[in-house]
Amino acid sequence: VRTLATPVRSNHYAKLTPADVGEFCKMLSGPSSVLTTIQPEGADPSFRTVDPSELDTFNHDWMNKYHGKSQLVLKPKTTEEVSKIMRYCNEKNLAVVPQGGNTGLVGGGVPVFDEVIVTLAGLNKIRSFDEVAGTLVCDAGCVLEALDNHVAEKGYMMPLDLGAKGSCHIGGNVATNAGGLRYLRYGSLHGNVLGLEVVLPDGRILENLSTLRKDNTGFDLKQLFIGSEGTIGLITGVSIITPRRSSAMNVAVFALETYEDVQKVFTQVKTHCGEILSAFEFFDQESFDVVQKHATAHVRDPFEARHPFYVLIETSGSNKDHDDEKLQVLLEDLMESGLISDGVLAQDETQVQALWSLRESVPEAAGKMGKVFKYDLSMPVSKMYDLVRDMRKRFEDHSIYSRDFDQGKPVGAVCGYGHIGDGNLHINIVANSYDPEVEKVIEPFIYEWTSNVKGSISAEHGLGLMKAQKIGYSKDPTSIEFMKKIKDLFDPKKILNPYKYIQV
Ligand code: FAD
Ligand code: 2HG
Ligand code: ZN
Repeated sequence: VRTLATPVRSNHYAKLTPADVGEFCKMLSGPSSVLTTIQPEGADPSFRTVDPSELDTFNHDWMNKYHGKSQLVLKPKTTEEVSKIMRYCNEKNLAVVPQGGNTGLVGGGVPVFDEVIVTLAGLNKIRSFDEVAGTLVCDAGCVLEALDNHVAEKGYMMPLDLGAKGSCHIGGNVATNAGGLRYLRYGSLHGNVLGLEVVLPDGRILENLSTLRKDNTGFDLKQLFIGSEGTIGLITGVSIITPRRSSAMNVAVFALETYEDVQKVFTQVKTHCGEILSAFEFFDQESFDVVQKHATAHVRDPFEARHPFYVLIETSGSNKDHDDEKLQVLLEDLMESGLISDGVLAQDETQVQALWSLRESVPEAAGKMGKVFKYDLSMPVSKMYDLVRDMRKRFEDHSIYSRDFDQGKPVGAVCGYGHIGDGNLHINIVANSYDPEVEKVIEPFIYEWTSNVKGSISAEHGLGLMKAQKIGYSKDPTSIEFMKKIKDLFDPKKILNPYKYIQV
């Protein structure tokens, strides 16, 4: 069942021909660089087309919610190859979808119809690392976790971390301006990215792989590509500042009875450990239950009883004794004031991972349980949980919700969790299918609610296909008008990632 009012394929775009595919075969090195169901014209006799099912992983997204029908996946290995592809597609009016690790959650990285998929996975080399400044320059297709492992050997860490780190690319992270679990401490990619190399829609290369921290010469063009979701250029290289890896890390999870207490604990934690705090996450009991029942790897419940709310705090510093002492004082204070009902503190690296997995496993476990309607919102922390409650109440009023799909109801869980430290709420509504009737109960209610509290309908996942027509809930008409001008400036033929991002 399609959840979205699917757009109509625009005749503005050419249909791929065997001659086009033949040209791509000529411009890319090696037969494995072209994956297609179309027999290319003039190709080497050894060339083999593939079964459509071999393109499935590129045509479907991580949630299996968005499905395209592309017949061609191109796997360039160099920036020059990307440039040749784009020059050709621009000339021929062929629509293109840039794809990184395909872990995006808004349908931005998969085709809507027959767009050519350009995966950046073949551009996966580390170009340089400056061990004094901590600046890393790498290809856009490098996997985030691989980069983190690489810089860890030199005592550094990537300034971002997310549950999808094992698959997502740094280029995809930049294209979505991914937030994640280290945002509270290290901030946005708008601050951490120092330079980008970008192939523009007409094939020109914008070479801006600077490693300078400070550079006030003209407009800072790279900022436009951060969060542009593949609509104005293909990012092929990234220069990024990496912070020093902390030698002392502590992780604790607290159980709490009310959302008011979550907020009070947040204030207390900042008071006691503000300068070493590196994450402050929360998840509610429904999220916790979903993880306990559905996470692939068993995630042990460290508490004796279930509680309505949980917070995870992480501290990173350079002096273990000092940090331990601070945490001890915090714990005593929280226990004494009765703000927390229970708490566990990781004693070693294994326990650090185990506690983190209570939080990080929510998206994966929800996906195992059913089809997930995901919302990713920014708003004042004080308002966040009202929305989760209002959403649950709405499902109850429509009589379509019961925990674990009891009584055959179509909605089985409403999980509220997220990055409290960044004012970012995630709501995962687990349904038994992507049923448009369920979606109607959620939307536009959820967007209007968020807009009314002056929040953002996308804190970190982006607009993609899911929210292509929704930007008006968070941006004024003048801003949207100028965004469209920027799109036209870079991509006058509108060949990059059509039907997505800003379609109002
Ligand atoms: P893709 O999914 O392949 O693409 C995403 C978008 O970027 C698409 O529009 C695509 O066209 C474009 N794109 C990709 N690569 C390029 C490129 N080189 N040049 C131009 N455009 C490109 N996000 C967060 O912000 N915070 C989180 O904590 C977080 N956690 C997640 C946890 C899980 C389990 C999952 C599955 C996703 C999570 N995400 C999170 C979503 C997040 O957007 C992605 O994980 C990640 O940033 C996307 O990278 P990717 O390489 O997979 O990009
Ligand atoms: C997270 O914080 C990610 O875990 C994913 O941003 C959230 O799946 C989601 O809705
Ligand atoms: Zn998140």
